[in-house]
Amino acid sequence: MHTSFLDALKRRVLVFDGATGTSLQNQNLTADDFGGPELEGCNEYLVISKPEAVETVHRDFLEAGADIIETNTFGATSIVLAEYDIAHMARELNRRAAQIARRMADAYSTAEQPRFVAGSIGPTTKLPSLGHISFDALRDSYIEQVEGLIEGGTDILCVETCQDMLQVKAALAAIRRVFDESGRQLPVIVSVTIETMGTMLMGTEISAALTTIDPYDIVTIFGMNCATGPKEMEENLRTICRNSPRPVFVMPNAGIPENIGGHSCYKLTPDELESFMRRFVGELGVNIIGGCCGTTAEHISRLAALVRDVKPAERSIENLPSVSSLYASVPLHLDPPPLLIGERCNANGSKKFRELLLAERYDDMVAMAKEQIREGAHLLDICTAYVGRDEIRDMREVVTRFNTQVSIPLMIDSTEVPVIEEALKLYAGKAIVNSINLEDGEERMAQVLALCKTYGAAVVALTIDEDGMAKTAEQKLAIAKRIRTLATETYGLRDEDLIFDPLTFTLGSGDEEFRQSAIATIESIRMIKAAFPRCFISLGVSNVSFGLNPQARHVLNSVFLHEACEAGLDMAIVHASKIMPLYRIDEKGRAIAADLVYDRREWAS
Ligand code: THG
Repeated sequence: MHTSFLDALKRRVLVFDGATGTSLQNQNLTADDFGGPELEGCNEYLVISKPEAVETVHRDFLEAGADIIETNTFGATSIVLAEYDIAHMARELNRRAAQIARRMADAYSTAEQPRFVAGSIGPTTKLPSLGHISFDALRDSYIEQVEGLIEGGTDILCVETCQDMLQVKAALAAIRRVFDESGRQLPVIVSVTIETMGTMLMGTEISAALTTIDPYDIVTIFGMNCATGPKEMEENLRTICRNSPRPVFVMPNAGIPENIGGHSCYKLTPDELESFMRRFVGELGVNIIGGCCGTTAEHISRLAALVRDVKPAERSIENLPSVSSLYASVPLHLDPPPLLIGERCNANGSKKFRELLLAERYDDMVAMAKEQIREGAHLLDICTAYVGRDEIRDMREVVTRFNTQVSIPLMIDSTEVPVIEEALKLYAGKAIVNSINLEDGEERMAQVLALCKTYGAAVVALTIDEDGMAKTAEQKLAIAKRIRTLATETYGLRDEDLIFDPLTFTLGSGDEEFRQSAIATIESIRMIKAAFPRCFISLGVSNVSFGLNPQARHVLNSVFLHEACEAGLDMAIVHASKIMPLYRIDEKGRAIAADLVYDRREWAS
């Protein structure tokens, strides 16, 4: 990890440079400067065809007092460069751009003011959530860019102007891979773009972006840039400052561009930018400021002067453990609990869903998902396992659609590692993987936990080990302990991304062996909660009533869920519309159900 940048960041507010694109445009470059008519407009190629133009931009911002300059590599991925038939030059362009910026930054560095180089990693021209490009292709393209940037000597990686959180996840997967392979790490900035309508281009709210990024420990700094001026950014920036545990970054445009004679004109003055930034730092606690489109050296010199006398406000941060869809964030702790996880998009658990899957009626499956939202589900469990069918393909078809068409977060319910990975590669939000256990030992669990790390997911852990499903509360706790140690100490997961499921057997069989099983489950919830207060606890509640008639099931499920919540249950997989508040169940039904749960009397089997 590059300490001197992070040291500088601890000492004071740092200043990024201003607009690269508009500063290049202002030089009135000719087709020749770009290396010929075929390459005209390809800013990234200037590091070969006219490096002086790029140096001029860097010099102007360094003279203005910027602490950090960004490489001229916004579009230097093979994906974007392919539009100019120079995809094969991606690595070289990144390396050269980084070398140019490095040389310029070094020339201006002093002991009092070291200058840093941030490698610019843009959004490309494709949106993976809309199927324009696969996760793997996007990640591989980013790997090449990141390798080039690091070879050229960047201090920081800046994943900026993000439009689609799935694109961000691909960039982070690329960066992680390069870090892992080289054994070296650099600070990483993720900066999202909030459009004038108040969300990212794909519709993502700022809280969802924060939740999706949260599990990635390689992300050092989070913030926003581009699309609007500082005024429009203020509300979202406040949300970031309240909720993000990371230093905050902001690079507004010089206002919303106005179209004047076919040209974008940016009108925010250096004065205006300075007064917004003074408040963003002094009142909200922003740590890195700079300018995006339309900001000039004059804007940046005002920011450099500003940070000499303004200290960032202390922030009090509330970062609630949450999961997210492409659109929205959902906290895992509800007051009162439980968080409801819709159980019906499950090929094994719903006849209707199974029939739709077999008929490949995907739109109707989306409709079922939406119906569960109307019924009160906060999350959706998704299972496409069905004998004789290709589970990966079915999961792909479902998650591709649910990613953009379902507003609540998904729980990926599969026992197959490749199915889980396929789902995580298609999902833009922070998902929950359902589930891991120790039935086949630690190997399979290790694989799934590695996926959770790579794709930023939470995970459900069942209390099952090599001897099968735990039956007593003590056994359930012992397995939970073993899984928690492995997950956190060996695989680097955080407590808040671990959800224990102590499992429940049916009380509907009358089987002597299981008469005490609900008591054990409820008791284990208390024990696991006490042992690991920052982990979560979930149950597949409907399992408790298999074998009973539908009416009795709804009553027993509701009563059991109530008791489990009293013991500390946070969430439950349920048929949301069939869960009744206790006052809606007649006294007799309630008493019979409670007697069943607590095994309090003899009853006919
Ligand atoms: N823990 C975890 N995941 C789980 C479970 C669990 N996933 C699967 C299951 N258990 C939870 N999901 C369901 C879904 C449906 C039913 C029960 C549990 C169910 N379905 C009706 C039946 O089979 O009788 C059918 C309804 C229909 O066809 O419409 O009861 O415990 N982590």
